[in-house]
Amino acid sequence: MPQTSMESMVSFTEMLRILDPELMKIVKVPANWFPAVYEREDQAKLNKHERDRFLCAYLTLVANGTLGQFVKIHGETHYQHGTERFLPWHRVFLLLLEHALQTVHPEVTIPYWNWTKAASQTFPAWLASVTPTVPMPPPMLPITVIRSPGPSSWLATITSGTPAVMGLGTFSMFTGGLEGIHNGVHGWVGGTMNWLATAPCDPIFWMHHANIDRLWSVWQAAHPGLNPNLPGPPSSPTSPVMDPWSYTESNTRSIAAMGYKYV
Ligand SMILES: [Cu+2]
Repeated sequence: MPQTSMESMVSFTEMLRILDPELMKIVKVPANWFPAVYEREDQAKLNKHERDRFLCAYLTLVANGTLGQFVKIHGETHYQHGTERFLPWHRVFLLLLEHALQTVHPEVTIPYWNWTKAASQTFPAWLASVTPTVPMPPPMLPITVIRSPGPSSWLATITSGTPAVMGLGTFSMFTGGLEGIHNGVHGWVGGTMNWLATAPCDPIFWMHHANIDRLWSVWQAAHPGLNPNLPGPPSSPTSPVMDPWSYTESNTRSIAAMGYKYV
């Protein structure tokens, strides 16, 4: 998958999955057409084989230029930070990276880094030596991953507000609080992770965001019907279209419908 455009990350099956429900009454697919829901696991629980398989897939996407495409998109303005697009946009971003990983190893999923648990309030040791140099689409220069994680006590402080955020009763307050904690964790890892333009180069980015996405899914289950308020025009901070893709906010409300779950 060399130097592909972002649209080529979307499969035809996936385009059917996000078809308008009204049209889906006309456009038929066989029973069990969509692949079964797969599991995203705690990175701390992966065995050696699962770790190696993830890293093999990840480093393959680094080498063939695919990861660089994702990094470039994240550095562009799609109003994906500081707005109610933050959670749905990154949900799509992770799904597409996961599908790209699965073109290398079909069994791979994105693990989550559960920094709410004291035992995980440290940089995961199995990733400490994984500091790839990521080729970027020309004329951008390659990016070499660096980090400067702080003490565990700082990470514990940064993430200590999570239970209170999980108790917030409006989507607006919830997403604002969760994004704030998310920003703190980016800063705690430091280096490549501290910059919008470079953060997705670091494999911990994806596991950090999977944890954010997991927390959102938990909050969603406790707050049915509370969704992002995105009534605006395309390419605006309140657009429901998760550009540069065709997914809309309503396509992101159910992780089960998107084909995955957290275990
Ligand atoms: Cu981001």
